[in-house]
Amino acid sequence: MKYDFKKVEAKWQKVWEDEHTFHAEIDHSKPKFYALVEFPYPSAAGLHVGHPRSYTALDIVARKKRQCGCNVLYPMGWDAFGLPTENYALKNHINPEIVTAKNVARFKSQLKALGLSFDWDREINTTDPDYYKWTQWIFLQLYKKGLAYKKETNVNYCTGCKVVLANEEVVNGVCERCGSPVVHKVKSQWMLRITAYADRLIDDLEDLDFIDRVKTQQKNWIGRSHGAEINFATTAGDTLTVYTTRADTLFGCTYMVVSPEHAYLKKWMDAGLIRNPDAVTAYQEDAARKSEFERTELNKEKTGVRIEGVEAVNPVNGKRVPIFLSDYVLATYGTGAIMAVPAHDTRDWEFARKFGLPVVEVVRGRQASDLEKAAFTDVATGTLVNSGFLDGLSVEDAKEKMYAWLEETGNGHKQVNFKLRDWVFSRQRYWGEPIPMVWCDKCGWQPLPESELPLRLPEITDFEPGEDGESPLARHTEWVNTTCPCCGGPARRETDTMPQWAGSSWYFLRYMDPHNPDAIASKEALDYWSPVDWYNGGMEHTTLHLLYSRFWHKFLYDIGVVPTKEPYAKRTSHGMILGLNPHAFENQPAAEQKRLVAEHGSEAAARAALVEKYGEMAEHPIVKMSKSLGNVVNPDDVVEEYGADTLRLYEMFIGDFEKAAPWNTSSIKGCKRFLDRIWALSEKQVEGEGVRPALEALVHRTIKKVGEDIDELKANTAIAQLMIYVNALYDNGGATRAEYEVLLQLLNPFAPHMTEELWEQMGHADRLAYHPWPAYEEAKCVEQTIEIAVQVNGKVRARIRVAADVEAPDAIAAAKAEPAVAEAVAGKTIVKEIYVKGKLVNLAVKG
Ligand code: ANZ
Ligand code: ZN
Repeated sequence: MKYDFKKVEAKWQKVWEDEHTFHAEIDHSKPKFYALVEFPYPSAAGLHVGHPRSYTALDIVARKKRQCGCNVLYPMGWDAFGLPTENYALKNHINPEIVTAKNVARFKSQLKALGLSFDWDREINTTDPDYYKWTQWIFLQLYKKGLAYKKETNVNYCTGCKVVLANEEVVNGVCERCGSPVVHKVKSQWMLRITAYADRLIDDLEDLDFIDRVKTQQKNWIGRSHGAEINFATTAGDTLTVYTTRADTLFGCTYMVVSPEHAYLKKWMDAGLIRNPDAVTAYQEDAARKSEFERTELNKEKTGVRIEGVEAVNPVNGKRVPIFLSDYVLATYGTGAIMAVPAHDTRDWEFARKFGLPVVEVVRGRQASDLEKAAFTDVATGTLVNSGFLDGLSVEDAKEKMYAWLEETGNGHKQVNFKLRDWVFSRQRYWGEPIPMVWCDKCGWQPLPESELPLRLPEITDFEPGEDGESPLARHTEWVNTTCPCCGGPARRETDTMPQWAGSSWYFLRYMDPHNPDAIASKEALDYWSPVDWYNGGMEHTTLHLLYSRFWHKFLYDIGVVPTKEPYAKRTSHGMILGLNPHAFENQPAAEQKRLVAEHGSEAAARAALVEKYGEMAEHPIVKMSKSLGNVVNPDDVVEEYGADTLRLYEMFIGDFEKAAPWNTSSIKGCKRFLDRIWALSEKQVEGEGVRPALEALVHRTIKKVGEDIDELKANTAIAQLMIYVNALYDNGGATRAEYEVLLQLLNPFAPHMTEELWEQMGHADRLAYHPWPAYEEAKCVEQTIEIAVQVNGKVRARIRVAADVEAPDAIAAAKAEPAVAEAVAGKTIVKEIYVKGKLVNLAVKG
């Protein structure tokens, strides 16, 4: 009987749905295991083939854990607020709620078609008022603890989306989403004080089982640096404070730089102290037009203006130094001012060369450095020179000594700084959680009483953001006008909404108790399921979602809501699934390649012609899937043609899990054939009890390998081992019942539909999904016996099994005892007997 995957897959998906096979309940008799994948944004495009890579990988882990006796929670939901839906709704004049419902329905049916063992009874949706009630509740708690505050800030404003973006959403000066230029604007915004958790967000990484890349990226993003603040007196009478990580180099400071936004500039200007105000103002205006990215580009030519009329005094040697303004100093880091040490800092060196400023060496390496050519920046080998009481010290020792001197003389102090900024939490858009705050002219900002949550989005039809960047909600005065929770007088609601990152910052908690009307989740559920045992998701979320949710979770821990200080015990990340670039030379059919080479004269010229025609992209054979390249693979089509089990198997077999991999339709066929072979094997039953001796070691090894590989997300090598096993079964004429059962058990997490069907066909009444995972014995993993050939005069007469470490005389004796061999040598004289270790016995006969 041929394998009818359509029928089988539909059948089992229905069984799992009807039986709630993967529904989890609190059960203290079993160890719990909480597996989590990032819930998708239900876009109009539907599921991408990239989604199943992560979902299937953890599905395999979850399925195996169930079979190992764990109580497994593997949930799914929808991160459904956000701009694309709103933009779509705007364009088509439909309420985003309707668009969302439609997209969710499609995503859900697509996911169900993949046979993922999600507990659909725990499905959540961030746009559901019963859900966002708690998102708003968390905001109120943050507000009450002083961690949410309103501030006039210079924000990133996307000219395309007409919305304020977080720093994390600006990539290379353009909007991460739409690619439009991002400009600076001053706006009053709600901010979340994530910086209050900066130290803990770094320090607590220590105990987590996160892949190194994630830890490193989070640390770098938070950017903790240790240094000092140093005060310089100025001729204007006030003190200019700088932040430096190289206090040891203070004797080498030959000038100072302030950022174009530094507050002293206006002060000195207003006091008439600056003798070149026009040049200063012109430079400030110029800088305001540039993005932070443009300003900090390392290899850009340094620019700046010297402030005529004010100078500073280096506190350690009393020398006068000039002060410049330059855009290479950022207003938002440290104190917005630096002491420049051109001998030992590359940016300062370039600036000093351009403006003809002195370069004073204060750190010397083992060899003399040529400061005409470059700054000497090596801290490990340097020794202090020209630095009074620091001379002869190493950089590290000199820093310590300088810190002590600064504290003693009152000229400064040690200081820790972070790159991390507070989180801009307001968005001027409709499709997000309303921020539950009310403005009263008398009482100021007032939090909405918790009893009034959820604060629902009003049903409106005009979602266009205001031209001035106001939220569309601002136009709806009937919603905006309210009464003050404090004095009962007239008041106005906040009209900004939360960013998309809000709902996903705590969703893993809601899965634990998704329908609870009185709390985020019950204490019992939180105590039982926390923390998430294994979380897999994209690297692109490392400094956004992953950091934000750790922050919220730590806050919830501090106020006693959750029992663990970290949300996720383990974090892994999958590589992207890429597509083949149809324009790349490599991906042309052989005939076309030949034709191109003939037309252009050489392969190099042919490649150049493709680049000419299609742009630089044509140089890359493997690229992101995109509509414009027409290389997008729709998972529905793959399921339709090959079935879900094949898609799952293929996505796991495609390459090392953490690496990007190109989609390759021809290797899907190989996965399909593999499953067909296993199906066909069900009709090649071999008589016999248990596992045959010839296969025993392989069976034990396969159980061990597949189990260990699943635990390490090495599904590809687990599948390879299963292929070896299946080949061995074919080589041995088929499978005994026991041998086949092991195969189905081990393959079940990968291809759950087919294996469950075959399991049932074998007469099992239980579900393979919960059948105990097979055990292996370490000692039996090594081959005890081996098969060798027996030749008579070079012709194979038999195959026999002997002990793996058999000695030649015993091997030869066993060979002669074999009936077919005995017959072949009967009546003849054996002239030579040879045993080739592990391979064969050859008998040479005469007569
Ligand atoms: C003097 C010095 C001498 C410096 C030297 C470096 C090398 P991280 O590690 O990133 O914290 N700096 C301080 N504030 C700045 C700002 N707002 N914009 C641009 N640069 C700023 O780097 C700290 C160093 O970056 C500080 O140490 C300061 O330059 C510069 F041989 O001070 B240093
Ligand atoms: Zn009031």
